[in-house]
Amino acid sequence: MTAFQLSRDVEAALADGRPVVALESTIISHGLPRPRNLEAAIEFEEILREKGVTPATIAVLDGVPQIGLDADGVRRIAEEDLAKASVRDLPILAALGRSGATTVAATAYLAGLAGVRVFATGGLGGVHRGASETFDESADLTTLASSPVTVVSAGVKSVLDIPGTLERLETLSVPVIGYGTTAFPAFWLRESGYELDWKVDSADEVAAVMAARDAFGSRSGIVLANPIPLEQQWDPAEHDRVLATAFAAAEEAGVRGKAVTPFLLGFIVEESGGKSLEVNLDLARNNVRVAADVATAWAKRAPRP
Ligand code: PSU
Ligand code: MN
Repeated sequence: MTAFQLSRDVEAALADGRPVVALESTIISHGLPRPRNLEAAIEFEEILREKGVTPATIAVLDGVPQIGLDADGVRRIAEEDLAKASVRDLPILAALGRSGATTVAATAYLAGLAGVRVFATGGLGGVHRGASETFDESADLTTLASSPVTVVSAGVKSVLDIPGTLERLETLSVPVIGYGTTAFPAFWLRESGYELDWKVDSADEVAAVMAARDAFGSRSGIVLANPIPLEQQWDPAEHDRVLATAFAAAEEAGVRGKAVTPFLLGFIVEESGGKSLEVNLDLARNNVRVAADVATAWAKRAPRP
């Protein structure tokens, strides 16, 4: 049994030392509504190819973790009802021959195994509000402590505990760097109100940090926090209004545990008249573009395998 399968494109790109960017499948299967999710999955890959970067969309299909999907694989993650797969689910899916859409955690883990060093997503998972009671913290955080992958993300969604998430990333020794700013973004908004210690101003600087991290023998990931451009962000007042309504609705409906986030996100898309979805797509495209630049800078300086 092989642990994972590289697509032919990804295998050739890695062998030649050409840039590759990993993309997650949970955002497609569970994070975006159909049929926009299939369009988005195809578009993210196209953005990369236009920039000369090989896309490696990652998912588990029929028990085999795939690093790079063909057109039918992309269709399957968008149209089938796949399990949401984190790292702990991978051996179960593999042994039972089942399929799953990989979260940031599982995607970063598999990308790290396969030697894909740059990964674009929308927002990272994090510490949930009330986590001191529920212990609900995404495995995205702990997995990044030991997966050597640079994740380009628009911060974390403001439905999470943002300062708690930043504290945990500090404890886990995961570097968090702002791209062109020290203001940590809040997904739909350019600024969360929380400041980072460090920023970089170019993809070359990110690649230099990656090389230095390797030189220190560190196996941690890096979070590159890439805020949405100001003109594309959600109106902050409307954001605050919709979120307050969403939290009140979740409370009233008595939603608990892992059902909370899907409930809130679905409610927010509805209540915003689809605006939050457009912003979500814009920030994800923006992250894919930056990840392409970082992977290109990395390929230029990394020694040929
Ligand atoms: N954040 C988003 N959209 C998403 C997710 C996070 O803005 O779709 C997904 C990612 O796949 C992330 C996962 O890894 O949710 C985190 O889920 P959990 O909190 O259950 O670990
Ligand atoms: Mn959770």
